[in-house]
Amino acid sequence: MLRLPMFQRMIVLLAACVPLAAPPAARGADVEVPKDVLRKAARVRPSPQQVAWQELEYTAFAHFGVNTFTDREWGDGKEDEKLFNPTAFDARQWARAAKDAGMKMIILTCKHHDGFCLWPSKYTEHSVKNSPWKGGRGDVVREVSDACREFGLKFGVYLSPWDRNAKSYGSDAYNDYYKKQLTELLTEYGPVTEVWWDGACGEGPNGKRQVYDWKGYTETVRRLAPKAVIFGMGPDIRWVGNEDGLARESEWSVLPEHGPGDQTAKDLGDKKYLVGAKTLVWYPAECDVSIRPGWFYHASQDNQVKSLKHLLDIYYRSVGRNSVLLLNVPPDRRGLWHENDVARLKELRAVLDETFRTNLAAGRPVAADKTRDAFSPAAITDGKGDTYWTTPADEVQASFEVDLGGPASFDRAMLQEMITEGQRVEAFKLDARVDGQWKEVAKATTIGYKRLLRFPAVTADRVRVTILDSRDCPTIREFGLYKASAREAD
Ligand code: FUL
Repeated sequence: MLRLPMFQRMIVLLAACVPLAAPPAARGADVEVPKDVLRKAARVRPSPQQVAWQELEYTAFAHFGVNTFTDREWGDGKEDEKLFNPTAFDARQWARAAKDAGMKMIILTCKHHDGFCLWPSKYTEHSVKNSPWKGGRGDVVREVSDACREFGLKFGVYLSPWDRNAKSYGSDAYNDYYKKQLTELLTEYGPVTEVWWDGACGEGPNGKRQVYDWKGYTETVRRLAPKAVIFGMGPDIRWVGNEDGLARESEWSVLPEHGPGDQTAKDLGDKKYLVGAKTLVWYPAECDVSIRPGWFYHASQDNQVKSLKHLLDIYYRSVGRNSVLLLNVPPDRRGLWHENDVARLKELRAVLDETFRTNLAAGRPVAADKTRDAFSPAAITDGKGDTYWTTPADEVQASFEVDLGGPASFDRAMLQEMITEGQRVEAFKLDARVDGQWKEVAKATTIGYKRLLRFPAVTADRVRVTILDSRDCPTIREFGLYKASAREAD
């Protein structure tokens, strides 16, 4: 089974098809970034859609299609439509499991690289309409989007640009075909929250490669679904750079402006690339990973569902590092999320709920050494998403102290910046007063939308967060302290 990480494949495949913008010139790691450049970066703000997307935090991917029935990861486009025949398809079962797991959206592989469409597209015969499932009258996209709405989840579409079945692939006609399919998905299935585009671009059935019209595709999405965000080869959300679900220690959402594919330059978030960049943009990271080794279902992997410990680590290193987690749960040949996967999702939810149920800092008094007028530090523990604390102009180092009202034990902390104001904090530390003595318990770099910290348990009656460095006045939205569930290993 061919399983090259997307990043490597993109390098191999994109080289031939997508004109990449010239990468920023490499500069030494010790480069000094002028203050005005950092200030400019701190003032780049997300669009309302990007904020809404970031707040989803934890989302699901569902890889389903002919590969589910051929036991492959990439189909060749020659599969007989009759292969697609789930025996007990139930999109509501997926949606219920996703909802119970705390996931906020399902992104469906409406078409993968094999070109088989999970909806009866007017523009191809290679779809569910020629499968025996429901006598050729089935529509997976319809059922999944309806189930998402019923369970209060958002719905997203993955429409693979690479199509190994379409005869027109490798010509301008394919770009029209792709836009027509996008149009079907964006106009006939209710609101779409995310459009997912990878950069895969291999050979089509004629041995030709396609020059994708990313600009035209993007315009189509903007016109038909102005509230949707576009991942990957689009302008709204960046691929984090691996398929392990892990963000970096410093995950910046502000980057130099990029062309399609630049998101593979995973270091672009490093501040040295800000120097000389003409335009800076908000381009936050999404972490995709599968709950099993493969993206598609393989019975042979039923006992290789990622462990609770592994998934917790992914959660802390994605949601807890200024990113959105996109966890793939592949439906099986019945058309159901497998029992083992559902059980693991439940376990993960139960542990996260247990850990984050009680915020020891909630409602506790806060004092700051510097405060700008109405932006009281009380905002940090008020549990409200629309209030924040900030400092007077040009004060980029400051601290706040929370009185816990008596000794309390904790080993997890949560911080949030008010990202509607931009992303600013470069470094911070957390100290705790243990038996009257201040002690450093954690130190980290970026915060962004959300930062989760894990450290050995301490019992303290006060905690202090010191912003050591910030690109502009820090804006802190919320702070939390928790004691991890005993079911978390460390
Ligand atoms: C990649 C695809 O090639 C894989 O099959 C999978 O869909 C992954 C999420 O994206 O580009």
